[in-house]
Amino acid sequence: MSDTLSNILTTCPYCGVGCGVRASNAEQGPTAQGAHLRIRGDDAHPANFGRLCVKGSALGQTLGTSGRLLQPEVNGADCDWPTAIRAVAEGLQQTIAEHGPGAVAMYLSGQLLTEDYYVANKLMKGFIGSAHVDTNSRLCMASTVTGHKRAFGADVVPGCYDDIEQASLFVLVGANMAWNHPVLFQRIQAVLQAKPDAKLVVIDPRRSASCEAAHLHLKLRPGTDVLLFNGLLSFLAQQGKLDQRFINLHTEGFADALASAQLQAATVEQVAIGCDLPLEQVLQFYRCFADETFSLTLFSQGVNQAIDGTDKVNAIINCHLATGRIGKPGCGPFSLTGQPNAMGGREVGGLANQLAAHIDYSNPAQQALVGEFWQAPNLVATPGYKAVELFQAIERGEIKAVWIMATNPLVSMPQADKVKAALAKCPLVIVSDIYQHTDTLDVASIKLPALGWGEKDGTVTNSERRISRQRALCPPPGQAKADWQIICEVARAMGFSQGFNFANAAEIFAEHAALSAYQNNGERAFNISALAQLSAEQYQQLAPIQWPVTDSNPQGMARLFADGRFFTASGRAQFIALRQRGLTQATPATPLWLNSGRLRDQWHSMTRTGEVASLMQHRPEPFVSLHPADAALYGLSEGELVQLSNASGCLLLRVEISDNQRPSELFIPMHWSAQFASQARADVLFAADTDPISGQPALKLSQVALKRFVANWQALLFTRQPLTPEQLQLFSPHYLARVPLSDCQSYRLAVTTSLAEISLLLQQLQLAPTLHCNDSQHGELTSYRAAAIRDNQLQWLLLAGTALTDTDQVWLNQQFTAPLSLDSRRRMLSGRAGQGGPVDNSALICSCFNVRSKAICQAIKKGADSTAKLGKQLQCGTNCGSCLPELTALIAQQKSKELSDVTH
Ligand SMILES: Nc1nc2c(c(=O)[nH]1)N[C@H]1C(S)=C(S)[C@@H](COP(=O)(O)OP(=O)(O)OC[C@H]3O[C@@H](n4cnc5c(=O)[nH]c(N)nc54)[C@H](O)[C@@H]3O)O[C@H]1N2
Ligand SMILES: Nc1nc2c(c(=O)[nH]1)N[C@H]1C(S)=C(S)[C@@H](COP(=O)(O)OP(=O)(O)OC[C@H]3O[C@@H](n4cnc5c(=O)[nH]c(N)nc54)[C@H](O)[C@@H]3O)O[C@H]1N2
Ligand code: SF4
Ligand SMILES: [Mo]
Repeated sequence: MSDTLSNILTTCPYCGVGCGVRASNAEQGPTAQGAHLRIRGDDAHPANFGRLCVKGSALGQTLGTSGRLLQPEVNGADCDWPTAIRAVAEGLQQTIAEHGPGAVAMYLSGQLLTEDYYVANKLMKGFIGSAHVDTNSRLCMASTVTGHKRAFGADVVPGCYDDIEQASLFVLVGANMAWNHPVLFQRIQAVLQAKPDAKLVVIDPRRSASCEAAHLHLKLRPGTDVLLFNGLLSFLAQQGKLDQRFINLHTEGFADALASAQLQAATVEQVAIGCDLPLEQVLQFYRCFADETFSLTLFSQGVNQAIDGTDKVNAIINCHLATGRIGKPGCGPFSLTGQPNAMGGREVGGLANQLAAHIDYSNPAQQALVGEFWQAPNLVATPGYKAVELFQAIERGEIKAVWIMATNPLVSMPQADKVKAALAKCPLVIVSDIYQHTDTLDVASIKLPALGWGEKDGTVTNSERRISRQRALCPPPGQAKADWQIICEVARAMGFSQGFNFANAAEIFAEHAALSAYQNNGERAFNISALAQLSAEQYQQLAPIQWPVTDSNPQGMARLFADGRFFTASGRAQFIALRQRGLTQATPATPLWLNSGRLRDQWHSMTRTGEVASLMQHRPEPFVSLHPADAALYGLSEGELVQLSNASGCLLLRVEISDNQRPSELFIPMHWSAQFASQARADVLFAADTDPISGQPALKLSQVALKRFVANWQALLFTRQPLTPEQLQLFSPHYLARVPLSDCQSYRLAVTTSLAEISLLLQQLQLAPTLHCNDSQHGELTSYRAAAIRDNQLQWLLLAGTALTDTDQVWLNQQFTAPLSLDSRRRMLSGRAGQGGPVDNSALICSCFNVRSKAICQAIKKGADSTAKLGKQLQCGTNCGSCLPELTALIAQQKSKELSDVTH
């Protein structure tokens, strides 16, 4: 919808908050494609009311054709679409002819639009006849899906975002909302400010940015959430805080669930010991929950990505059912969806254990309905392989053709090196992506260029079941096509002309809506029958709306289960009897526990956010965070390199020492790919252990060994033109991290060969220095510094040495933007700005206004003791607000420093 000619309303393509975006014409903006676009939050969108976080605010910088895949490629050669479509269709047909449809698989993504997902699922499960369709939502939301189905009989998020304003207690379990669902977190923070009694409790084994706003942080032993919530159930019963009427009228299985909870968690002491928490803290949490009716429990990957992820979900839901806190304003269990359209994927049935539209394989009569509706020649009858099994089947050679769309499994799947090896030997690997180089695309035999955000058109569903439109803002780059179009063309080329003749996304949406309504007498939760008759024009104008959308609820429904009726056979919600699983013991060979997760400014494998210079500045290099006690034990200091390893693989990362961690527990970001660092793909170190019910891998807990890494020399290299991977390999770097900056690339290298070879290396690279200097000790070269200046512009700069001294990196970057001054030329090889130069190299805190921690700390010292005052002085935190938790932390740090200065 466009409210004026120059305003297009669309939805952010990042997290499941699903913020509305308004793109309008502006004089200044990104170059190339989106040259004249200004991106702002949509004031009228009910998810964000105008707000955008740091990633959403930088969306304009991701538009354009730079780095994009613009043309199809078959076996390394560019080709036109007819050739590519024929290659895909014939490849799949041949595989089916020789090995049967079960040898074909698709691996999809919560970043596809619902329309893309719908046709992909239909093609595979109804026409090709293979059930091996799974998605990266298996790594993300699968445990929530199975938890919801066990408790409610359907995969339904009961509540809505408006519950936030009506709640007074927020319990965040395994969710760092401050960074990963920032706009919703800001809504929570606003409530905390407006209601003096409102409280935030964070349950997370590490101190995350979300803890800055928390009244209580339970830094529990990883993997003990079931015990904690079983303890809460026992406590509620003991304290007479149950809603007996709700339990009697609307649920089943309470007695068993309580008895099971009491076996391990009869007393708070038992819980405190098991979860490794102070007794007083557990009690404080339990009392808070017992006393506050308006409580929301929001959870995400610390819950889902575990071998007992489904049980964790049900442990939380049990407590809400026991108190009747569901289906009512201001309370409920609330699953925070990860990707922008993970929900849409669940709605079309894109997971391997679903058929379509909330119909799974347990009900033959309903399955037949799907076959009838689709007029499917080859309807599948039984579930297919879930993601981890799917790649194992490729590895075994059972699956011989796979089509991967909008996901980067070489980076995001557990045992990522095995996945790489499996794909390397798979006869047909088709990858649809928007960029030219991703780790997965680099192993594809057929590459298909897809439209990305700002170019594609369709719908997404956010965490609160709200369907919103994504609308095109720019023309297609090169030959890229919408994913649904590519899929339909392949289907037709395979001879399935009947089911795939869609002229546009609107027609697909209408069919999807009609399927949701087909013979649906209320037994299937997902029902958008009232949208089945939308015309193309109405689809174009569709305003955000929450499903179900039926004739009795044409405006959609914010909250479900208000009548106490659930989608189970009995109509009652189910308590699940749960026991905390025994925890694995660390082995002497791998004594440390590894956790992984997200950073504020990056999105997954960084294909989109990694090239945006301002987003790369928050945390430019891959790192491992560890407790000071472990740093002391291993003799490590901040910024050193360490090797983490286990049977699955090995990583090389920089050390960050932080008491945010529990001792013996490490945290690494999940984001780095081979495009940005040589040995930092987190998933290389995660095993393929999965939750037996959901099939979701345990991506939050692995065991590793740690070893200090000593390089012969390290270097900082800045180049105006990016170097190719082949050029970089000439350094034989053990460690390499690439950091895109606004006008140059910077590379950080650690090398084990001799520094004496450096001149030869530069020759091979055809980098001829115009300035250079070096130092030696006892005849051995200890440092080498060189640069090339042409037309008074810096072309490249290399600072290498056995001990790398401090440099003013911010200043060095700036030298690429303007002609060099005489002073700069003189100082260049020292790497230092000298007197009066901009020498703040501290961590970038506010990406919107480029404010660093040193400036912030100085302002705090001078009396700016609130985020408001800091904002006024330095502007930090005044645009998207994503850095507010970090500003709060810096203020608190300064206060405690002043306090300890006074007491000492
Ligand atoms: N900036 C940014 N935002 C994103 C994304 C992104 O890539 N970048 N991705 C989006 C997607 S797809 C998703 S799924 C969401 C994920 O959103 P979150 O779930 O918030 O993300 P994570 O950082 O992966 O993990 C959350 C927390 O779980 C904790 N945790 C680990 N083990 C346990 C445990 O045993 N118990 C408990 N209680 N906690 C544990 C971790 O320490 C971590 O702080 O974020 C979405 N938003
Ligand atoms: N260790 C560890 N591993 C994890 C996690 C973790 O917490 N820890 N989290 C897991 C979770 S929750 C998730 S969701 C996954 C995410 O992992 P992935 O899905 O692998 O991550 P992305 O980088 O978002 O991959 C999306 C790909 O699609 C491309 N793309 C973008 N838009 C389009 C489009 O419109 N069409 C097409 N065809 N391509 C497009 C992008 O360029 C990119 O290559 O990672 C999982 N892996
Ligand atoms: S919170 Fe940020 S990333 Fe998530 S949808 Fe909103 S603007 Fe996009
Ligand atoms: Mo996710």
